Amino acid sequence: MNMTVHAATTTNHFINLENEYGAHNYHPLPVVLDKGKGVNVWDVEGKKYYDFLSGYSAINQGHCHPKIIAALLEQAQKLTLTSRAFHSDKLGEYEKFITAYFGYDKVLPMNTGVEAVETAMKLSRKWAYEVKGIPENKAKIIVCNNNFHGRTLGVISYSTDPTSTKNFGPFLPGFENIPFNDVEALEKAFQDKNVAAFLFEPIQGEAGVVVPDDGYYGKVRKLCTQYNVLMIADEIQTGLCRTGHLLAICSEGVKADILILGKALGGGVLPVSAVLCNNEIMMTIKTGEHGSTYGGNPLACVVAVAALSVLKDENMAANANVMGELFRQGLQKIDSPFIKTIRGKGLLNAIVIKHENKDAAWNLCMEMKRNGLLAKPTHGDKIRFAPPLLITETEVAHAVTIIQQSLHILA
Ligand code: IF1
Repeated sequence: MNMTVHAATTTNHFINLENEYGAHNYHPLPVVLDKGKGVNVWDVEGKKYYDFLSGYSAINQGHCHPKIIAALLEQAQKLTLTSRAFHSDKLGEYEKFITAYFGYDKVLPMNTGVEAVETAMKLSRKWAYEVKGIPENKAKIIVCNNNFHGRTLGVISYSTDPTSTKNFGPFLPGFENIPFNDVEALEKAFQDKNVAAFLFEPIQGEAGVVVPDDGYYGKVRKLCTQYNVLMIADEIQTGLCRTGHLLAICSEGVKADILILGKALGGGVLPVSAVLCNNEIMMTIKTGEHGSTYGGNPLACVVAVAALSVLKDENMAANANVMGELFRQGLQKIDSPFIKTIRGKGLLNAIVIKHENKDAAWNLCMEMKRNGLLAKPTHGDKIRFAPPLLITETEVAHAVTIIQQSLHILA
């Protein structure tokens, strides 16, 4: 057997294992990875790629960042989990660190992104009944069409994507959908006195990196204050320097009442999520009313501190801003008839493919894979480009060249 055949057999072996024994809730590119470092990953055949997905923005700091891995290893040998039945020497330090970092009174630690979203929803309902004075069970949360906030039943209850909802009903009541980036619709929805909160993604990720008009965050902030409605920013994907700012809403100097973080908070190493807000909201949840076995575990705490420190120490917001600009300029210069749209902010970008073949975006991703760049199509015709934030100018230029050369496959 020659080397190429042997390698392909290895790849197929691992893909077959997943197909045979794993649920079929994903359709990955046929690449099997076994190593990552910085902006690169390697497959089991030894081929090197640029990772332009970054674990859906969980790998902002790059794969296996040495400072994050060092923090993980050191703590893993000492104490990993206490549950919240006992204190640890790491939780309070982490809580002090992250609240100062983002400027909130308190943090509630969770694990996955969707758990943090659920936590924010519960907090806003508590606040609605106990502070705002909304009658029991009447609280309403305003959300956007084409939102993506995760996969729990609570969260998919207000999804407008049939792929997320079909045959998973019945759903949770208490939500109202309005169009994204529509301030008038928001103000109209706020006429209902029972509105507790407005929950939104500053840039809609799953919808295909939909960036709202300049000024949207400021207007949302103003309306929320005016109508005494909580502004909940789901920055799970857009936060932590991804869009060229610490948080996407920081681009307009706006502060949310409830901030939701996840993904890169765990440095691509562990699921670490968090909900931040001030005492007026956070203190409505009392002892025993909410929690999580792993939430706030000491291992997660030190990883999160390292993950946040690396973002600041290595100026990742500024780099994402500059490299994102260069990347979009590079794409614009390609001038291909198959690129309908180029959009994004910082290093959260997407292109929309124009082609009569509905598999064109998939085929392009396969060709980019062949040429050494990994990205994944979404909703058929969109491809997200979101590399780790430590990418350099040379690497951006190289990636653009790969994309340009790969586009020939569509001709
Ligand atoms: C999947 C997309 C990204 C999120 C926002 C909460 C969560 C997510 C804004 C939940 C998660 C994911 C999850 C992953 C695919 C993915 C995704 F393609 F759906 F749009 F990132 F781009 N809020 N996003 O984007 O966080 O519970 O997963 O930790 O397949 O579900 P989680």
